[in-house]
Amino acid sequence: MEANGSGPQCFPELKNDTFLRAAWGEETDYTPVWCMRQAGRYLPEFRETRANQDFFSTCRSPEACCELTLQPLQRFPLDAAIIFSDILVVPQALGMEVTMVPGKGPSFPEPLRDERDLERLRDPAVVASELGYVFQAITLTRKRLAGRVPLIGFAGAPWTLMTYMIEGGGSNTMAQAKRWLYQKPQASHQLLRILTDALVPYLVGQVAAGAQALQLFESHAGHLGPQLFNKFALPYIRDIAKRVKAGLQKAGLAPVPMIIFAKDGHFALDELAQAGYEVVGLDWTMTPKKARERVGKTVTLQGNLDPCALYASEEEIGQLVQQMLDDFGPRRYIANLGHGLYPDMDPEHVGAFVDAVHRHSRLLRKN
Ligand code: 1CP
Repeated sequence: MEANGSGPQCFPELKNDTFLRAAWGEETDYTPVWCMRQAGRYLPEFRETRANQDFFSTCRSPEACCELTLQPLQRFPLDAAIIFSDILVVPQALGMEVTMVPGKGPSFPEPLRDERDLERLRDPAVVASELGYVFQAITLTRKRLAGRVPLIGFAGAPWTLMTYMIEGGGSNTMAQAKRWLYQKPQASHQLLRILTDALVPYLVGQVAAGAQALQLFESHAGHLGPQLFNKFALPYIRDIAKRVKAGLQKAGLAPVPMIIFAKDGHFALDELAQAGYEVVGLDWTMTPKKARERVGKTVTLQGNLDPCALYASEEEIGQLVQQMLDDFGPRRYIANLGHGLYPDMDPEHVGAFVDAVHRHSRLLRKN
């Protein structure tokens, strides 16, 4: 595998294409399902593999990433795998220091303070070659998956990455990053463009390395509201879809479905459905029927069970899944949670969720 992820590969034949078919809008025998953060701390085997290992050292080890990616698939009949990595490897590749503080989250010792700090960032054209370790993890995992299910690659969207680079970590208000939007709109656009220019070859490189779908996480969409979103998030989200598709074609790679997940971005659902993505991910605050009415059958919807519903009894999880599946309908739909699993969730309940989706969606198609 070359560091830049180029060159066609030979991979085992895909045996379960239900997720990809649903993403492209084709008929399926049942509703495919996967979970955000399915490779995570709620699994004892994940905690064991990650024990005493620095988070980003784990991300840099293709073997460890492969093992962590496959762990949930050994337990549950999920219909897709998502590569173990993190959205913050992109700011790192741009030259920023990022550490993961156990129990606290990501920390940037020197966040961006003003426009002069943009000069500290590396040329976005080198980012993909800095991230060869992600491409290697993807190639290895795709081989070890042996065609069981498709492998999803991912990245953080520009606005979400910008918040971490300015806030220096997680934040409740995003006030520093939003201060940039109001006080330094030009520098904000400059930063968002740098990130977009880094993300396009990074996502194309993931497909070249073996990713069979791509998800873009705009996890901090809800902090923007419609006006700021339309100005500082949507244009870059659109640009990424367009340029990744063109990049794949130019590289002689087959197109892959692209998923946009803009958390708390209900106000932008119509725009997101027309932003060039095959799939729109929904958080749990959206009503499935209303979302479907708004987007029609032009895109596949993904989501959106409240992750905390997994604290309910297995019986109640089954009932909630049944309602969700009835409301989304059998076509153009991929089941998922409305956001990631939490570390204190019971793996048995994750299994109950996955089984309920498969069971009820098969029944739905018989009736
Ligand atoms: O030590 C650990 O295991 C820490 C927990 C953890 C994990 C399991 C972090 C730190 N990152 C990850 C892996 C990860 N991150 C994956 C692959 C695993 C999978 O999904 O199965 C993915 C897709 C991500 C994406 C990611 N990282 C997002 C977007 C999704 C979302 O949750 O909205 C975000 C915002 C991050 C940043 C991040 N990384 C880790 C934490 C705790 C955070 C959030 C920090 C914060 O804002 O408070």
